[in-house]
Amino acid sequence: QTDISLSDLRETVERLALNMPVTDMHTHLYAPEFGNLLLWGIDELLTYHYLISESFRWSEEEYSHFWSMSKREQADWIWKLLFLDHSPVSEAATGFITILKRLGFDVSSRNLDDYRQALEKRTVHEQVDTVMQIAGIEKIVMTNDPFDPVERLVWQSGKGKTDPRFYAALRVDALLGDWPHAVSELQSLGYDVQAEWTERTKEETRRFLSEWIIRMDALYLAVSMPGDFKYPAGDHRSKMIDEVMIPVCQELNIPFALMIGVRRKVNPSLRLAGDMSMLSDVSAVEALCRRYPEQKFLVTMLARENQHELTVLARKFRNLMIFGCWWFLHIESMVEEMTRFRLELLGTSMIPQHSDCRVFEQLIYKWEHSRRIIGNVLADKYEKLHQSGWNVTEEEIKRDLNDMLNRNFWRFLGKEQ
Ligand code: RAT
Ligand code: ZN
Repeated sequence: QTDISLSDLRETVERLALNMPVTDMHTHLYAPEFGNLLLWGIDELLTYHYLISESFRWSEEEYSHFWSMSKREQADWIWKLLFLDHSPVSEAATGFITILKRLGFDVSSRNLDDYRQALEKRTVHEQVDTVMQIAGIEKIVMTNDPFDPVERLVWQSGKGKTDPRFYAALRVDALLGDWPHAVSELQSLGYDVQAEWTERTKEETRRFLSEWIIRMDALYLAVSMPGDFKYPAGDHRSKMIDEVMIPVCQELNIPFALMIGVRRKVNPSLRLAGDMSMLSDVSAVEALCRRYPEQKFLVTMLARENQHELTVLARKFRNLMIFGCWWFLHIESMVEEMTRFRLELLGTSMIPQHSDCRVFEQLIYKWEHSRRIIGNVLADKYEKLHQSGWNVTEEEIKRDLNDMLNRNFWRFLGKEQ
């Protein structure tokens, strides 16, 4: 293998970063078998909750009026406010333009109906294949909730695990964050639980988790938490983690993913778009990693202010894998900042990004934008090495990118392919 010259280095890294097949380890996408749960197309893209909250900044419209409109009307409203009346420079708005461009549309025409009509001719299967090919995505991890009646039926009918490109993750927010609701859901599913924390309740909740992990072949157990999550605390959350979740994860040998730092519904009128970020306590993760050295934890946090400390913590615990630039951090400036100090503190032993896509075509922009940044930050480091006489080969660049975009995740799971 010949050395890459300094002048070719950046271009080579960028090309490889843009083309490396990716495992997207946290999304809200579904396989086609899940029917209407899989969102795609122009109107879904424009009514993405990230764009809804941006639109309201330009409008005096009643929230209730917006929610009473059809999806198509909502999309037209957002298109006018964020794309025609103002320039689409925010990350989510620019992302929509990136999608149009990569799908081969004439972006300069600004003719929404043309784009709609072109996509309406496609089948969902065609679109899934096309988008995965354009975005270079090989494997997608879904977010799966057995308390969702529509989703539950798909799993119960045995169709949930047919497309080998899609993997499940069992999401358990209600068990930790809304126990009364979880109790009634569990009871209606036939589990003998009660609000009181009895031995029988613990046993039955463990049975629920095990049965669903097995049914879904879930890669990990996942939860989002508010920033005031404390551990250990002697509260419901600590008990649920210690007596139910960790034992099940250990028995079935899967990681526990914690996404910490969300404050739900600060503006309930915005519905899904009304959530906020909040500062978190990194020492809760520290306590978990220390107490359970055999348990793997996948962790991301929502506040920018927590990122450096969390990255340092990953130096201390090999059972901690930090991942992604989550939600409000999934903007170019933050991805750049975080990727840079994560590389500087951990080398390539982290998962720099996940997409969090809710609408299928978003894979295109979320990954294109991030791949470029990851490639560029990596190129800076290789250039520095090159100046000292350490020349990375193309094979080594591919290895490093493959670690970050694929293998670190699978290796951490103990399921390297
Ligand atoms: O990023 C998002 O779309 C959020 O609404 C959340 O779903 C968040 O990613 C989560 O998984 O809780
Ligand atoms: Zn998410």
